[in-house]
Amino acid sequence: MNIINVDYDGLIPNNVNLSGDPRVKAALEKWHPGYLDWWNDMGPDGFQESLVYLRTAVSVDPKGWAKFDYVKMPDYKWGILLAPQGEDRKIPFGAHAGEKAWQEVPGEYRAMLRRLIVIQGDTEPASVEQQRLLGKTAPSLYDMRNLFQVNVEEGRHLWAMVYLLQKYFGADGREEAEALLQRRSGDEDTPRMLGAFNEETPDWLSFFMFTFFTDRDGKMQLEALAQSGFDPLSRTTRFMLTEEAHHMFVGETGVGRTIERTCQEMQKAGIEDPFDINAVRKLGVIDLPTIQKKANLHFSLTLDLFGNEISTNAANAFHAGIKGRYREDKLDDDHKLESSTYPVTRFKDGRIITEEVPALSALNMRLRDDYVADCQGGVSRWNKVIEKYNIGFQIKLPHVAFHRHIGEFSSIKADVDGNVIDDAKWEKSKEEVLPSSSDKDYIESLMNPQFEPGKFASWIVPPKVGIDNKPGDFEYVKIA
Ligand code: BYC
Repeated sequence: MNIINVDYDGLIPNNVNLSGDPRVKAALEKWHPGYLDWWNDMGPDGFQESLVYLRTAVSVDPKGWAKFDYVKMPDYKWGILLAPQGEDRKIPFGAHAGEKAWQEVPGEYRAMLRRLIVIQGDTEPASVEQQRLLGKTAPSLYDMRNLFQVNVEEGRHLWAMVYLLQKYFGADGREEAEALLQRRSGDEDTPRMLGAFNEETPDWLSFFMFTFFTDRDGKMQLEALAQSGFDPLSRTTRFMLTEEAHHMFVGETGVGRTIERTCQEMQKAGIEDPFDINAVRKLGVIDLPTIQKKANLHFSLTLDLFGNEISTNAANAFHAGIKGRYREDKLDDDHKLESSTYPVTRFKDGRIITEEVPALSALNMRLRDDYVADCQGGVSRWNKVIEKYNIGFQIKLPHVAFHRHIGEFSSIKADVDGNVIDDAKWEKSKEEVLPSSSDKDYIESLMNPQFEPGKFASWIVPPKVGIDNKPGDFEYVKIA
């Protein structure tokens, strides 16, 4: 079996020699129809028969793994793709650091591993559910294609987690795999597991913010799982990360293109004050303060996905060698963290302070810090666009205490600068820092579909280059 190239002969494309593993093959084949039912019910609404110019993985070689072609989404080659097994890989951190990486589930950590895999798996279909109506208001065929690419790959990421559950966790793994198809984003009775995945993605600016901020949590969490001493999890997540990069590209360039259109139109109309919202909105673009509010919302919702700043779960997972730090293999320390500390931002005695705590219990905070730094890079690139037009405005990440529902700051209200405020002040100022219903109505009024090849909605500029170097008027989706 060639691990680099994908075997497309059977029902389920894979590079894990599925045909030599009849038990798992049968379990996956049994799960497959339920998956397709879920996709047909909850995947992109109204475009299942359309031909979409999608990339499909044909190999797991980082150079040139993708092949582009027109595909109907239900016929997409969802499959099981693992990065190649490293020769003689060792567990990189925790109590077992330096021991041989596990090829089977270590019994004592079974429950912990299963929980992490289920949580990861749950987010993937959730995002498809959240985005299912967006195709109908796509600002261009280029953007529509990118949405569908993200969607099919999130579907594949669900396959990736389901493979691990079915191969390594027996009957309870199969039950969890079924349950992943039963929960629904935003459902009162059977919601998805993590908060942000039950929120709505009502418009395209939200979609771009989600792929910038929330997919980036995906990147950080997958990076941490890619360090795992459980080798199949490490290999699976490593390949997922190569797909994830495009999702964040869609988010960063989507917001960047929205900002650029706003700045262009302001310049053309001679509007210098970015806070003259009425004047800017008359131009049919999204004013910068509203873009800031959307960023505030999606950033704060995503910070909740890192869990509690101080977490025994995270400490246990690290100690066990199951979930590492961002780029653990590039860090220069003992990789055990038993005697070091880490600064954590906390709410104590009515104030926000920074306190050194044992590094093992601060791993969620540390990953979140790495995440915030990664976000800042993208935000700075957005600000370069605004600077180019000489407009006096900068997008800023709000303080980590702003609008939180999980962790140290979930019991307080803080403004975007991290000042603790009372409920009355919060209620009064909320609409200045988070999208109000009139902001939502305005954005919704702009969400007119643009389905003509090469044409773009009023509020967004075209991309600099096409997907797969296609020309500007390429028909990325042939709508059925
Ligand atoms: N909502 O000890 P704590 C992605 C629960 S995104 C609801 O702080 P821990 C993607 C927690 O479960 C990446 N509940 O938690 C992006 C625990 O409950 P139990 C997804 C929450 O474990 C875009 C309790 O609070 N992957 O891939 O240290 C599109 C105590 O919490 C939340 C992962 O997250 C919340 N936000 O950290 C598509 C990786 N936060 O079990 C895809 C796997 C915490 O005591 N997951 N709780 O009842 C993990 O590593 C961890 O579970 C978490 C939480 C980081 C999520």
